[in-house]
Amino acid sequence: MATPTPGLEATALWVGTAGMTLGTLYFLWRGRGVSDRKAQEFYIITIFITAIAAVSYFAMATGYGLIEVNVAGLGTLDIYWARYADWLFTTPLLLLDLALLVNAKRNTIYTLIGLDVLMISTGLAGALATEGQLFRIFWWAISTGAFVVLLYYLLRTLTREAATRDPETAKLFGQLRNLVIVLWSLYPVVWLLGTESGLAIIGLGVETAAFAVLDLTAKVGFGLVLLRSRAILGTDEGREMDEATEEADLT
Ligand code: RET
Repeated sequence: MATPTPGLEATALWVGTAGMTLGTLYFLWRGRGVSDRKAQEFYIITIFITAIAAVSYFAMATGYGLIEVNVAGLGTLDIYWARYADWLFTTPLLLLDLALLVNAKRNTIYTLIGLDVLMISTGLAGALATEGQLFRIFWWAISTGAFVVLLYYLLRTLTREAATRDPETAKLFGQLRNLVIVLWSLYPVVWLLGTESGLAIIGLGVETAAFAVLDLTAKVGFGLVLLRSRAILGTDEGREMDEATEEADLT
């Protein structure tokens, strides 16, 4: 079985495992007394985001999440498949957090998640492709195409829907959206400069560390900004409705 190379690569994976675990525990602890239903929704989604990542990082750090792929013309590449398993679930959940924050229309949510799944699955296809470097980079281009359309939806459709919300929510949405745009844009760059593309301008150790920093910021950092904000509490109207339903449930 392939194992992570000791040094930067292995260290980054264990730091990722620890960071995601601590993030999960912190959000669980913070969320224990939250009674507002809208806020609970964000806690549930965000806790799963870091919990899935903690498991994925553990799989990578122990070598289970790593396979060797024989690529024509490039030789054997170490591929962390567990990354894509993580991203396949957690990136749609991150988008769901953003979309629920602004009460996005269902069709907007479906479009964002559809594009996201297309982006991650074609990225995985590129990471596993054995036919040669050109094939792998071609998959990267398809994935990046889906990403560009996703960014368009975030910047146009979702932002327009956010503008109808109260100023506090709109402000929080703006901050989180910008965080997502900046951080997420670095993933295709690291992939292309790293070992997956065969260019290997940066080595696997630096690449693994870069992904760990990005993942921790995009998940734990994102969660901290979201869950510590007052804007995630339901509107008074929403709270009154919740309380009315709870009372009705009791009677
Ligand atoms: C891949 C493959 C190459 C092309 C593109 C990619 C985009 C990946 C992204 C990942 C985001 C991950 C996050 C994880 C959180 O922890 C798959 C690298 C466009 C945007 C936010």
